[in-house]
Amino acid sequence: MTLGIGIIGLGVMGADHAETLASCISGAHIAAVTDLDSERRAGAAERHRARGQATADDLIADPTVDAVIIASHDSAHAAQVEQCIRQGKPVLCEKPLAPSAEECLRLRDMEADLGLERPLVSVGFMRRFHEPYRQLRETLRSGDLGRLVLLHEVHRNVRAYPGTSASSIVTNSAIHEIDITAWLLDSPIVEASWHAPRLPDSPSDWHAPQLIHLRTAAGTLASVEVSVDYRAGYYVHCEVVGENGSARMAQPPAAHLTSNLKESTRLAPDWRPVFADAYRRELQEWTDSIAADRSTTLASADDALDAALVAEAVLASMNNEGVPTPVRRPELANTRATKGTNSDVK
Ligand code: ISE
Repeated sequence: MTLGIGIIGLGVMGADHAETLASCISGAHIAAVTDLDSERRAGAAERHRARGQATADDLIADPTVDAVIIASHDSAHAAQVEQCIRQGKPVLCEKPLAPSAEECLRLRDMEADLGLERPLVSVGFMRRFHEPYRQLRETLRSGDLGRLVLLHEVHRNVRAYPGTSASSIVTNSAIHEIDITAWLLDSPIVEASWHAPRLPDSPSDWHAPQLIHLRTAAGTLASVEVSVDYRAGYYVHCEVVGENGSARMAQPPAAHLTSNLKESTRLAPDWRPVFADAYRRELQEWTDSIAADRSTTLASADDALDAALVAEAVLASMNNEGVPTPVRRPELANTRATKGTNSDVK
């Protein structure tokens, strides 16, 4: 009997997870789906021969649902994760776990108070499963670069999503760099500062691109460029500079076009084709770990809380003239794992 998965939210990511589950994840099937849009819900239920549940709570309570994927709007994540914890159902929540660190702390403590041997909550920081990042992390761990001094990170989206704001660019987009920086360096981020160009008559109030500086406990400085309306094409880049050399992550293979005396490669329209394999690996590892009743290498509620705390320091700097701002961590009485201690990604 394969694992019954329930999917909450059938927008861009929920629909993508459904297709990945249906087409290339072994040992799991889609048992139920739900979405606020009844037509979208009915269409997905029919397409995947799954039960269409009217609400998230109905889906979580569905006895044929063994585990839940949350791909609803960020603002709905916390309540739905809480319901999964109450029902004792493993849940993979798309990032961010919740828009605020306070909500992440509450969920983290709620799960920790259950005293379970293995966490119920996983969070969709899928870049940890992206082969180029994994190779970069192995290179950093080899010691070949010597002490790591700088990271240059670029994250350019082609177009903004509805409701984009200067702060959601941090909590919804740059949150990936916040997580992957500490994961790559095996060192928590302790200080953040926020910057942006100040061109006259800037076309947007998102301050795009934003420039975020993250300093880790080991002293390494990461520079993160993030934007949501970079029309030229979706692009994510990371280069690490050490005292003995540097390493930059490989770009996904792309066809070289030659025409009209020009040579070019095609950029992706959004993140899905770039990270398709990472999402597949993440989903397979998540379902395998549940079926085998073992711990998983996916990001945890602790990791999501840490990323949210760093994001809050970035936002505090944004609202305070870009002043470098320390990351304030509460007494983490229940911390199970510190950043970067996850066993290697498969
Ligand atoms: C989106 O939610 C993602 O997770 C993508 O990976 C990221 O590139 C994009 O900026 C986010 O809005």
